[in-house]
Amino acid sequence: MFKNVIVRVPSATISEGITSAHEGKPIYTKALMQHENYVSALTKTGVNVTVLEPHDEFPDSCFVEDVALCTSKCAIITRPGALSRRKEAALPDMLEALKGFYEHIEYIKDPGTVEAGDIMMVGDHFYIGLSARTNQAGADQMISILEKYGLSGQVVPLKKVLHLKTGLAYLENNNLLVAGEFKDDPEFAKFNKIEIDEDEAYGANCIWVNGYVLVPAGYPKVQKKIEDLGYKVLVVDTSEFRKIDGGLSCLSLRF
Ligand code: CIR
Repeated sequence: MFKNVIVRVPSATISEGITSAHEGKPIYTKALMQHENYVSALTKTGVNVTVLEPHDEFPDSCFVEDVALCTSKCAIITRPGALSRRKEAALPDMLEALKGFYEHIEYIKDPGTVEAGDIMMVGDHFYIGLSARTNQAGADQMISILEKYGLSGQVVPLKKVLHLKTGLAYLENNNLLVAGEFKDDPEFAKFNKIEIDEDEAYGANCIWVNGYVLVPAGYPKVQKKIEDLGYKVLVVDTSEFRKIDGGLSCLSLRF
């Protein structure tokens, strides 16, 4: 179960966020509204939500998932591979918030790069995607830190997706949403795989929170599959975040 969630309000500069999508620029006021709805949905799951102030110098800073990995034993501040995002990981308000919850704070160091959107937690084990943002040195550091605390990790090379959790979502109880390049990956054969169709691939970025699953609006086949598994579904519109390659998981740290 998760007790706590940290989010950051989207910045007024969100339209300048990094993107590979060709869906236009996010509309700031709409992003703010969608973010408020996201926080309301999280609140329904029983977690305590810490809301950090926006940072206009970092257009992507609402995607807090990338700047820290929150485990049951420690928080690990990452070192984002995207240069425009690197200093997001050192923002004092985030560090202060994490220090309020964790006794142990660790750091990924140069030459390692990690964005924690590349890391999927399954119990005490962590799958770490090697991507354009997370390198081998970063993954090696991450695994050493995890092992120091009795946790474990392994790397998963990525082919196409931005982050590991762009195409995978662990819903607990061995249920794993899989899209695209992960459908036939032998690494995930032991899970009860719920395959997501190509035309709803973005919908694979769901999050499990305390028996609920937050599902992005506009992915009815994904929603149905998750409802059929017996989860309580909360639908949240993320259209403005999608325009800059972001989704439900990217918008929070859950621990
Ligand atoms: C980026 O390219 O870094 C942002 N525009 C999107 C980050 C999405 N984060 C995630 O998937 N964990």
